Amino acid sequence: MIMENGLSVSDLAQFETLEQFIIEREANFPHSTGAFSRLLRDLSIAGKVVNRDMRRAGLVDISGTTGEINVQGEVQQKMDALAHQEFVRALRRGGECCLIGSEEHAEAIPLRTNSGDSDGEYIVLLDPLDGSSNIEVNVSVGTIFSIYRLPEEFDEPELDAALQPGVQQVAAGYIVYGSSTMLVYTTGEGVNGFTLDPSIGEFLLSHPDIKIPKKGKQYSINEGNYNSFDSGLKQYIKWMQQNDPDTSRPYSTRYIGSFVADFHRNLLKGGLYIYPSTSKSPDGKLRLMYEANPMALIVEQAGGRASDGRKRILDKMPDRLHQRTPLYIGSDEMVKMAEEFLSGERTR
Ligand code: P6P
Repeated sequence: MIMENGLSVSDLAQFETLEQFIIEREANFPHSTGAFSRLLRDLSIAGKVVNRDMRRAGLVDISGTTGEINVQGEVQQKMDALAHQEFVRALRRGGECCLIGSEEHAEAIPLRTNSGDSDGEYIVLLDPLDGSSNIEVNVSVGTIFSIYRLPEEFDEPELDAALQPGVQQVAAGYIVYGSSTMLVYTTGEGVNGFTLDPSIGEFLLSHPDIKIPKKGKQYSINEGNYNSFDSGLKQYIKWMQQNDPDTSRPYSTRYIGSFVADFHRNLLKGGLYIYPSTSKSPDGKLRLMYEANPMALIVEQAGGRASDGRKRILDKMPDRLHQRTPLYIGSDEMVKMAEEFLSGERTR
């Protein structure tokens, strides 16, 4: 039987499922208890449920807003709330997570019961649905997650236990709900991408060992904020727009308004995503703990680079769950050049 995309049933059998991949990798960690594998399973299950709800957004009353303002001061989309609830439910039911930090909830959410029994040892920070205002216009959106261990000095999970620099992450990943639904993650051993086959409800390994090109020909930024950009950034943008066929310039602008979608394209094709300090968002718009850090771990594992324009994202010491940061992330040479323009080391 030939499937609609030309894959035969036997072809599908050649693909490794996410579960098989996780179990195989678990064998590489002699002391692994399987808890981390079960945590990733819980996240993937929530992603499948959100994907199902997302695909019906035009048909059932889950588009639009809840009428609430979330902790970010942004109008909360109905799907934001549903996605948040789904991930909390899956993590609570799975029992491997002791604390959740979510864009949709002001405070960290402890999951460990009072009995102090050996509940989960992992902390999950997540943006349940980034770019959700795009859902009602059918543009790709995504979930971003970051995983830490509960530090030994904490008997009970609390916010301070989550405020670790990104370099301490044990894993990071995202799910992009686009023309297909993909889960991409790293545990520090490279980056792998899995495409959901809805006909069997499994994420299948479709993009093994992803590496981002050292440079690309596209950049993602909201140029509507140009007037408030740092002068060095303005010079870099003008450099990218100059006509020089030898260096493939002018580059193209590709800005979807959905970080996960822009990041995913740049990861596969090469490119640079920038959300700098602006007059409206002096500290940048993207959040350090559950947007910049997880994507920075992924991009570095894929051979790319992520900074706030001056400092490596993964080295930034957090002091608040929802703190924001300027973000330059993508191909190594493109981020480095942005840093050179911003420092004044380069002017053209
Ligand atoms: P602006 C979505 O709200 C988001 O956090 C990112 O997904 C996206 O890249 C950015 O904000 C868009 O922000 O200010 O350009 O509309």
